[in-house]
Amino acid sequence: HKAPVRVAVTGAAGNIGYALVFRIASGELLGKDQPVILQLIELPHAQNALKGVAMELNDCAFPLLRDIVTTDSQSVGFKNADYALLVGSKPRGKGQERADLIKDNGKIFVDTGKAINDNASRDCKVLVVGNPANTNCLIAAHYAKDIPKENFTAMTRLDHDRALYQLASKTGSQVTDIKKLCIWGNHSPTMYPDLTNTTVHNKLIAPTLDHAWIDTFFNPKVGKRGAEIIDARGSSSAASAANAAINHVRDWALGSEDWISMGVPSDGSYNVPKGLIFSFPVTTKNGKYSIVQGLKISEYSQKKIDITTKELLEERACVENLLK
Ligand code: NAX
Repeated sequence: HKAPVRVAVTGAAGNIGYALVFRIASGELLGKDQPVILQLIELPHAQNALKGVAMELNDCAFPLLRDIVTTDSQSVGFKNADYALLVGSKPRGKGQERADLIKDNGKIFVDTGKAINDNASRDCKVLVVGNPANTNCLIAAHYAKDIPKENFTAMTRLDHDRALYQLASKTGSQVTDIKKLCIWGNHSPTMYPDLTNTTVHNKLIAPTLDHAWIDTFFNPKVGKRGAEIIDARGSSSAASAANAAINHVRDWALGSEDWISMGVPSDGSYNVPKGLIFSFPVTTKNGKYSIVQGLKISEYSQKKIDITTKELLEERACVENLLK
């Protein structure tokens, strides 16, 4: 019998939270033999809604769910957490500039980083979903001085999975036939879904695709899919985002055979400035990820990587005063 693992989730009563916590409790995150304790964190005004979520969790009678903590206190919520899924953040206000959103949300992640540092398990694995995910992650990692930087990651898995579907649909294949696809850079429309090394049925696919389709259809389709979902649903991706969060943490914890995409602190690979939280192709094993090395980067890919790098450097400059 395994000891229960503590999973903290912020923004747990929000849209993504509601699509996420039931799947964690059912064993989809860490395996069907791994008991879990959910530690759900919400703002004070959302405590009632959060209690409702906890009641529904109890009503599912999940065999693996050992306990539920609901709180508006980060120190209570992150206590001994083995995993922290940071979903809560402020949505962009009407007419608000992106730079102001970055600064507003940045402040949330200062306190979150400190609270994780002071309360969570020393090898707590952290996933930032709340936008701007990469830069929020940079801030949280900065304030969690005693926890290894590589434990801080940002979610680009939704972009990765969106790209898988688009390519499967184009080539008439199944997503499981596709290997070695990856997302580079920021979780924003500048990220680069790279098909250079991608195989379908073990054959390189890029040479059979029209470059114009990649450049003018595929890239913007993946990059702007979030906006397309908002147009159609009237609210932003929730179930698919929750699913991507599950995929990200599950593959990190339990390993994955194929390449996946994760926003991780750059170690300088591919000349990406060290420390920037950047999505790379990674493989995972025994609870660790490693950036895929030695890839040839074409001139086209380099241009795309440069654009998203520049945006991340600008975001970092916006919150420079928080990173001292
Ligand atoms: P909602 O507004 O439905 O839920 C967010 C919840 O977080 C709210 O219930 C709010 O009370 C709570 N919250 C805000 N600040 C908090 C804090 N300091 N501590 C604890 N809780 C806090 O948004 P939802 O649709 O769930 O989206 C959540 C975040 O995910 C947004 O920032 C969104 O932009 C981001 N996304 C990121 C994606 C990614 O791929 N990285 C894709 C989906 C999504 O857009």
